[in-house]
Amino acid sequence: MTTAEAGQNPPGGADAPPPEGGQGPADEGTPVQRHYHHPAAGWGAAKSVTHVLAKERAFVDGPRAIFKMNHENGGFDCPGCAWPDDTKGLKLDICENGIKHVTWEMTPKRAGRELFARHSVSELATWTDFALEDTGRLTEPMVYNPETDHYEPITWKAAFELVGRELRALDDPNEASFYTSGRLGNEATFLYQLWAREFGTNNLPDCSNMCHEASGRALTAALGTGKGTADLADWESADALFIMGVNAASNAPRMLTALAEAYDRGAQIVHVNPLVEAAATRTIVPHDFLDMALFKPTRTSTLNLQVRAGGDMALLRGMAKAVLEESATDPNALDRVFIDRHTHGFEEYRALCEATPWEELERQSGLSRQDILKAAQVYSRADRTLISWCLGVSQHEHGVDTVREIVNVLLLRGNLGREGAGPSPVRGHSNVQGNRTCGIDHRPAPEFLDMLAEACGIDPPREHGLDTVGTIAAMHEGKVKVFVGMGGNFVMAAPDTPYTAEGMRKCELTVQVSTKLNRSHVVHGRKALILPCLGRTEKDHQRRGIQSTSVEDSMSMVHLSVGMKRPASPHLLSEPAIIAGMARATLPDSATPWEKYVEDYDRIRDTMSVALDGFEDFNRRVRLPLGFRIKQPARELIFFTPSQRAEFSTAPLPDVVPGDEEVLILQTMRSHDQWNTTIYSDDDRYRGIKNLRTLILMNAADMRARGISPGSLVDIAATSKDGSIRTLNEYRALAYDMPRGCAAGYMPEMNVLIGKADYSTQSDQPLMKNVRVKVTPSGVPARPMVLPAS
Ligand SMILES: Nc1nc2c(c(=O)[nH]1)N[C@H]1C(S)=C(S)[C@@H](COP(=O)(O)OP(=O)(O)OC[C@H]3O[C@@H](n4cnc5c(=O)[nH]c(N)nc54)[C@H](O)[C@@H]3O)O[C@H]1N2
Ligand SMILES: Nc1nc2c(c(=O)[nH]1)N[C@H]1C(S)=C(S)[C@@H](COP(=O)(O)OP(=O)(O)OC[C@H]3O[C@@H](n4cnc5c(=O)[nH]c(N)nc54)[C@H](O)[C@@H]3O)O[C@H]1N2
Ligand SMILES: [Mo]
Repeated sequence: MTTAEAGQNPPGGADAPPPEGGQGPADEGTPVQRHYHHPAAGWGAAKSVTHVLAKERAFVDGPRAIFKMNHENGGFDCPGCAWPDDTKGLKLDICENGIKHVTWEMTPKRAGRELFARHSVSELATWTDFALEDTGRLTEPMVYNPETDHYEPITWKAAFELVGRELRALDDPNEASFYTSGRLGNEATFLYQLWAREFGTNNLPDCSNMCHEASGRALTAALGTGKGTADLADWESADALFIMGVNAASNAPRMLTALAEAYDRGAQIVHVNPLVEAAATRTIVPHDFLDMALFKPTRTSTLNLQVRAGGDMALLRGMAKAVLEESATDPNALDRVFIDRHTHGFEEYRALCEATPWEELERQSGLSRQDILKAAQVYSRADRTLISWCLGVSQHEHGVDTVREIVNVLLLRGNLGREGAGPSPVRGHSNVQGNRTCGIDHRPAPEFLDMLAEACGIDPPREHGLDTVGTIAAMHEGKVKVFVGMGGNFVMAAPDTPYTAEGMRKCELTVQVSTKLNRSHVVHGRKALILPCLGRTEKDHQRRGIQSTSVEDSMSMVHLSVGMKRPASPHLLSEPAIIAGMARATLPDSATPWEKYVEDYDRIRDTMSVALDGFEDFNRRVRLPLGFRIKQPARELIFFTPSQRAEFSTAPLPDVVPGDEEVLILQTMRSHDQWNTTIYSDDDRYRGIKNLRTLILMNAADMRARGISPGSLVDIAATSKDGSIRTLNEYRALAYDMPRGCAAGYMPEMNVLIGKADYSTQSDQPLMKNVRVKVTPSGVPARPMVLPAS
């Protein structure tokens, strides 16, 4: 058992973290759990923003930047989540977490050469992740010196040459892997994949391999598109909204506006989640200052269904079964015209639903038949239904099947290709969707490669490349020797932290293009580079003037983003410039005009307009006041599927009930005060938690059954698919309202529990919402904490 004990060590260093210390700020005070009764957003959010602005001393620049954010062309796109901007020209649809995100990038602190001279890499590796990022913005390129164990300054030219030399020395281009975190703008994305493919590999893992790979695969199989078909206007006209497996108040806060408006117009809003999250109660719409002043909350939910972990598919199938039963007496229960004209496989699906007994649907969903019927009733009474989802649906073994079941349910009543209806995944990073559109795909379609070859005069490789899980395994086998990270924090974001860290350390060269210092810089290959880049808020000055980049939101809208701040350091380069520099050094004879592209991003867009489907006339359309929407054939009921119709799927219902009574299904999620691996504080306001990240939330009865008292310390042991066991010790157990058999805690701390074998066979996504754990009292006394009165 190589990794059994590994969970207790920080991935980069030797010293165990202090008990109760997570990856956030070290000990900020007594841990507290309270019941949270306030509406989401509103003054709580305003206070939290003030706190962050004060911490970052950003009072002057912060507000000015925020008023420039998400505006019609002229501002920069919020580097936070991928929720779309309001198309009615709303000028202040901003949110607490977007503001935190922007100020984090605009910090006055700097991680310059002095920092690296003062602290060896081994020493930095013992710091918390919070402390690493808290050193501020990176200022110049740095190279690792193994003799001194320090990062030392290097010129850009020498850095690019090092990358080029190492890549050219490989026996096979597939010995390099090119990771993307979903913040990269479209133009840089296009250059990045062009570099990888011209070099000769499709090894393009990205963060989407960990979030919506399942959604993309399911929607492609069902509808011939990897994306949702609904846009914000549809959110504004739906009669019924199903919100599944997303913590919107923290992770897509601007959805609160849409939910509050939906409630006000009388729409039904059903939240499906083991936890009743803040967005499933009440909100004060963030931009509605009058409501804020009057403290007037709006409800954001009409029904909450607390499914068991992974129980969504059974709920959906139950809804379908109910609608089909209803159709025996009610001719309007199904949209027969739509089914006959636009779908394929209905009869098989009907037979499957009819054959599934209610008892099984109840057991697998964790809901009573009455509750499932309530959901079905909301669905059949609505003319227009939209179903939205995020990681609670996708990060499971059967994520693909569940997303297909979402489509099945929508098809029954023709909820596709018309106003107010359709599937609508909530994407993660601000441009994760644009990354895929612009070519970050380890399994590129032949048609995509044909167009790329034609437009760019290259001969791209045709065989599939490595994704995130595949890259980690290949690093271990010595098959991937060079790793390039375009943003992100691969070591902390990926599962099985010690295993991933070991893989990174085996590389010949690791290159991190980043704005801030993180774990992936201190856990590195034999040779290592840190290449600091401009952030999205910053002015990008190139030879032919100030440049803009474009991004695509969750709902396929593409618009320009223009930075307005002075760069954090005069030595920073833009992401397109860094990519072009590395590409030229790798491919000295390349006919691709790398240097010309960097002078003027319009030239990149000109090439993209012929290389990418849907980007015709890119330069003109992206400058329209609200940008443009990428054409969405499925929305027009044109389906690029084998039958040229929307495909029903007939996957068997998975068994999600852990056979063993002692086993809980643990989900790893975000707190309110973090952005993926970036942790702002140890608080999780909407869940009523302060000063604590090393926790596990459990059902009170499950705690009693294990002799665990609230607030006490427990040990957590996870059993992987391959039988290996990983542990985390001395975590605090807190009682929380959720179904029995479920548990919850925070990523990235809990990534040590997710084994290398624990990924879905359907999507290759790590099972981040489905970790089989046993929890036992640790026998160590806990220091006192404040608990809610029972
Ligand atoms: N402020 C902030 N915003 C973010 C991010 C951030 O870290 N901070 N991250 C961004 C990224 S990259 C992404 S992908 C998104 C992630 O957005 P979310 O999907 O909201 O992310 P999580 O915090 O993982 O929350 C998962 C939610 O799914 C629920 N859940 C867990 N298991 C199940 C299940 O089996 N069924 C159902 N129905 N629900 C379940 C959990 O209770 C929780 O509410 O947010 C993006 N936005
Ligand atoms: N257990 C568990 N693990 C998870 C998840 C989970 O739910 N549970 N969720 C998964 C998901 S959905 C995702 S998307 C991944 C996230 O994985 P990543 O995208 O790899 O991680 P982030 O934490 O978003 O990356 C933060 C770093 O990005 C860099 N950065 C910030 N802005 C910029 C910029 O403008 N340019 C560049 N070049 N760099 C920048 C900074 O250096 C910062 O330290 O994590 C995954 N991991
Ligand atoms: Mo994500």
